[in-house]
Amino acid sequence: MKIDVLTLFPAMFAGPLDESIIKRARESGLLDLALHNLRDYAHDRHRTVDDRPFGGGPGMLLKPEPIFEAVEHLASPETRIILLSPSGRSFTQAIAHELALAPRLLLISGHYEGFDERVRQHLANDELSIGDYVLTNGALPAMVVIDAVARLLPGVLGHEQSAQEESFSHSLLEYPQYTRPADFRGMKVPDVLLSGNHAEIARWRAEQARLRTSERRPDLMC
Ligand code: JCQ
Repeated sequence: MKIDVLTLFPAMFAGPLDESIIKRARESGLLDLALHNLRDYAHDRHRTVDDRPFGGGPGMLLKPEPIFEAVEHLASPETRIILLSPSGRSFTQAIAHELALAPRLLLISGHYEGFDERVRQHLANDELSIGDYVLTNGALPAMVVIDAVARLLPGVLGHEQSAQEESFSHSLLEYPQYTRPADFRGMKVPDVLLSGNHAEIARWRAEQARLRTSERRPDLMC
């Protein structure tokens, strides 16, 4: 998969995407990630990318021209063009699966008070939010989307895959898990997990997952 990112802060992406599984995905060619500085598409000597909103009001907006020209330069007809902002629809595991099927993504990281509405209406295919809080810019949301999508690409994960996939695919939170020692400073692993009774263990885990989900995330339960 090819992912292009359009951002005012390309340096923010160094680090998170140069470690561990994403690093390996990039090195192996499963993920081709390219960062682009929106300022490179500005028109003037000062590399201006923002301006004041018509009609007044606080803050600045991202000007349409640099974004349109960057997209025209970077996107092909098969590219999904996605804005990251708090006004987007909520990013979910289901959307991550859907995006993982696309050959190319172009993620556009928002900033300031927002995008000129024409970017939304005439350029983007989608607008995603990673949650109901406000960040200083869309770089972290873009990295969240990249990470969630990249790990779903065939070959990126080994057998780590299915286990962690189960939590949201079955729409329940994961059951409690333990490893050795069976008694750590008096904190004991539940007896059932040491019993060797696999049917009973499966029943306990299913019950724990249901209890935990109804306690913490009742919204996930039908
Ligand atoms: C994304 N949840 C929060 C901040 C404006 C118009 O674009 C903007 C983008 C941001 C950064 O994104 C977030 C966000 N999902 O804050 C302001």
